Amino acid sequence: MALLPILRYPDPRLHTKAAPVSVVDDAIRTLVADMAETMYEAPGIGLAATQVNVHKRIIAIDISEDKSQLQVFINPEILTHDGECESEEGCLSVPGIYERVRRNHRVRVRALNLDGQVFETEAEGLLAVCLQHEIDHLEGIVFVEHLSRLKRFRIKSKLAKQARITA
Ligand code: GNR
Ligand code: NI
Repeated sequence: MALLPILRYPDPRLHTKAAPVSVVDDAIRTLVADMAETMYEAPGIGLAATQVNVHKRIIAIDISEDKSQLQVFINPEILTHDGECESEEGCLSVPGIYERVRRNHRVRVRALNLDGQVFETEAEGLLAVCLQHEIDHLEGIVFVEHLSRLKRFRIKSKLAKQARITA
C-alpha cells in the first residue's frame, strides 16, 4: 500500500479527461487500494484517479461514519438522474474551500466492480452528490467550475496565497 500525492487546483493536469479501464487486473486493484488509503488518510469521502494523476476512469467512495464501506466504481456511467439539490461541497484538490453546488438528488449508475463485473446502483443524497463530484473529476472538471467566475477567481487567489505561505 502507498499514499499517493494529490494534485491541487489550479494544476492543469486536473483538467485531463480520463480514459476507460479496458481490463480490471491486479495493477488496477493495487491502484484502488492505494487510492483508498490516500482517501482515508486525507481524510475524504471520495477520490477520483484523476486527483492522483492517473487518468483512468476509477472512483473510490466511502461515506460511512467508520470508514468501513469502501465503494469502487470503474468506468462509471450515469444512466438516469432526477431531482435537484444544493449542498456544500469540498474537494481534496481545493483544500479549505467549501461552496454550495447544484446537483441531482438521485442518480442511477452503472460501473464495473473490482472483479470486472458490471453492476448498477441507485444513489441519493450525499452518495449521489459524491458520485457526481467524482465523475466530474474523470471528465477533467473541478467543482469550482460550477461556481461564478468571480468566486473561482477569489478561490484561485486564496490558494495561491496559501501556496506562498506553505512554500
Ligand atoms: O471529501 C470530500 N467531501 C465532499 C463533500 C461534499 C461533496 C463532495 C465531496 S468529495 C471530497 C473528496 C474529493 O475531493 N473527491 O474528489
Ligand atoms: Ni474532489
